Amino acid sequence: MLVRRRCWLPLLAFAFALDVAAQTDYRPSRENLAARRWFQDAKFGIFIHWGIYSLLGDGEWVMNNRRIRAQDYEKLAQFFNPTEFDPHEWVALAKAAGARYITITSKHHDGFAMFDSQVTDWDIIDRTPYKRDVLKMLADECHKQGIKLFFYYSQLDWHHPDYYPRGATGHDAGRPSQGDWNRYLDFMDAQLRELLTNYGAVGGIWFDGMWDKPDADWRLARTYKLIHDLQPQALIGSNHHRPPFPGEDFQMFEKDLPGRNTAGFNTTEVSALPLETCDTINNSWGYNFTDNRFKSTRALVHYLVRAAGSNANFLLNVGPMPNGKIQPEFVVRLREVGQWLKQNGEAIYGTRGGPIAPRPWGVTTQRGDTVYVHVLDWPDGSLILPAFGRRINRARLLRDGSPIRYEERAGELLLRLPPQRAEEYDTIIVLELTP
Ligand code: FHN
Repeated sequence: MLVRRRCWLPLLAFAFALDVAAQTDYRPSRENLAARRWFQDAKFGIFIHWGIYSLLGDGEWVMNNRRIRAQDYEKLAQFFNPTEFDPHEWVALAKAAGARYITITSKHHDGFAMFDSQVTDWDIIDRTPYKRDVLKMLADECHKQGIKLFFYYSQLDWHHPDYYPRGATGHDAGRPSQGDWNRYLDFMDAQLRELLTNYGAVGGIWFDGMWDKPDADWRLARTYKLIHDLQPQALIGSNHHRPPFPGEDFQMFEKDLPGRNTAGFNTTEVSALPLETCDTINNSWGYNFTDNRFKSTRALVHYLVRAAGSNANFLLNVGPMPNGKIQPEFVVRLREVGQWLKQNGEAIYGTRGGPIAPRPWGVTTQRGDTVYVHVLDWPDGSLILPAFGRRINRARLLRDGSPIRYEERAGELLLRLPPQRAEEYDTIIVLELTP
């Protein structure tokens, strides 16, 4: 008992401190609520981890993992010259994949700004031979092609001297053992102001890194207010691995469906906010040239479907190469997911998690009086679902409209599945409910 109490007290104090620090009086604006609905309808986004770390082909944590000092890491910037970067191609690929939004790293843990920042020279304009603002190029293209752009922003910073006291990571960067935490937060707010001022309408800010210093005062109230004041519709989410704090507009999970924690750091508490889960195509976020453990298109479609059945969006990551191209293994899979969505998107876009909780065989999604039963693992002969309190008017296969025989029995619904009709990824049965 004593041990338990000793563990919980600081945690409670921490939760209280953060709660107080967050935007407690936040009332989302009309635009923000509309943006949340749009987000929930969108269902699928492309995550992009791109920075000067891509040059080393060893993921975005390479600076920390190889214990590279900041002064050495800085040398990398002079080689970053992504002459083959074509924003039109990236946005067209995201659209071909069926994605409705893109979330790109504006600054990752190495602190390097992939945009033109006036509050530091540790950015793509001042330090690289490329000298072009890739976020501006991408933002313009997104606006042109009608896809929303979100900015990932790492609150954790392995390069900035004022990120002090240090957190759990970034100890080998060779920075002086002093710094002004509030000055760092001012710097962060100034960069966020730039991102929300110079790039047109922004879908939202995707924070990451608070977990590095869980007991610090992150001045969330001030930062969240700044964002909502500048762009009320911009959605704030934070990958702090905890239930959402006041001022946040969506809840995110990393490599786990909502409510699960196979990754080891996700909270299992699922809030009423819009939900999103992100994952990689291989096992790396930033470009990793030896990581060939690519997930199959079937696995990616299944994750998208399971996310939708859990009422969540899927944010699928690519880590572009240092020349600005997206590697072919990713392109192929994204196009295949897009093909699938083209035929089956009706059962994904604009839906919410269905009336039956996710099951090992599959999930349900719903829009109005239509329920989509996604059978991911085809059973033999019939599928028994728990009754969900609505009468069924008609049941048919989404693919060709052919009727599905069913029986409504006390407490259950039995679907008779025609043999040999299982589809490669997901067999979708449409249940039209009696209004
Ligand atoms: O440390 C980061 C990691 O590099 C990557 O950005 C992922 C994406 O969700 N988030 C962090 C770990 O939680």
